[in-house]
Amino acid sequence: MNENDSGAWIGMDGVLTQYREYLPVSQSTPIISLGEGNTPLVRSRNLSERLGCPELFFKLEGCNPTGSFKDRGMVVAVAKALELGTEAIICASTGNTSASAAAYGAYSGIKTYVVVPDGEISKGKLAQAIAYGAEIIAVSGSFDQALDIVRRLEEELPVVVVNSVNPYRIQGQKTAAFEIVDQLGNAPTELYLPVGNAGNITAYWAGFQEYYENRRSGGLPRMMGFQAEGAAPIVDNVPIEVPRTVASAIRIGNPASWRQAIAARDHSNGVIDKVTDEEILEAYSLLARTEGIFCEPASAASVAGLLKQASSGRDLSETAVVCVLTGNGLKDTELAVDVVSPKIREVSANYRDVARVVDHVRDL
Ligand code: AN7
Repeated sequence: MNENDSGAWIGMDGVLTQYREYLPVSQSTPIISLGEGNTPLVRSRNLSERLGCPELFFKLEGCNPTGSFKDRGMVVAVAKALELGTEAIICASTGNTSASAAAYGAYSGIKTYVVVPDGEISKGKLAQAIAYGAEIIAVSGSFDQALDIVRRLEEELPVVVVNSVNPYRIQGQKTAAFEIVDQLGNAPTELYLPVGNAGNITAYWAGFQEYYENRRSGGLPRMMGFQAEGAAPIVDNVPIEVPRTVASAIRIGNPASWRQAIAARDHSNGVIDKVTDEEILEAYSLLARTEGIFCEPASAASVAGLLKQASSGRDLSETAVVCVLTGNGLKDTELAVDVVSPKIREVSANYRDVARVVDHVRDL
């Protein structure tokens, strides 16, 4: 274990302790943690060569306690809710926010309501909400409709909304930007990430700016956000009533932080573009097969975006790139099995049949 400047044990305490001075933590804020943050930044071994981008890194946010980046913001939102004496939290979700809210709700001994679009969230995420004991409400409609309902409920009932419209979520989530700078020793040149409700791009931009203003970094990255083609309201400049994409996490037609996402793009001289489902699945597969990294489909939109930039002829040889992989592949296992045609050899349980297959090792 190492001790950092402020005397905290690095990586042992979660984001409220690690980045306390940058967070809205007061004497009366409970310092809670499920061990969120401190996720690996892994250097690419194979895609970097293919793309001519020697400084390419993946930020593995799927290594957070509930398997997605949402935990960074959730721990702050729930701590602030507890500080106010709240007894119940609520969120709308495409899956990951509900898993995270349910975990921190359970940990804190408060009631968690999650409102999800019926049949639209992956089984792994639903399993988490069930296991953590949340009250699950499946509405026959979209995420966007669920979020509208949740926001109205907060006006009438003593519940706190823990979607990214809650400013504490953005505060906590910005710690991912701090961490990247701390790990790399500076800000990257470009940051690639998927865009759904647009809280994450908003938070990263806030974090990079805050670190820069505090002289913790020597520059600011271009923010490179990617939506799925059938759910690209920001790119198409129009809300989408029935968003469609294989990447259920970013199946969002009217992002709450739309304006902030545009500001992040413009102030950072960045890009918000769209990638097709085919490009997303190609990136998903490439990451797993060539880098050994299993992320969920929505997360692969960041790498699909990078591949798109590279194929447009960009020279990335001097560009330090970080792709944020927002969620763990284990969240959505149906997809890997259905979409990536599996190569499974079925043989009987005897030595000779198995050995016949492994014998091909001689031809390698
Ligand atoms: C894996 O869980 O909106 O642009 O309700 O789960 O900040 O919304 C999830 C979003 C990217 C998009 N990657 O982030 C939810 C939810 C993954 C995600 C996004 C989500 P934002």
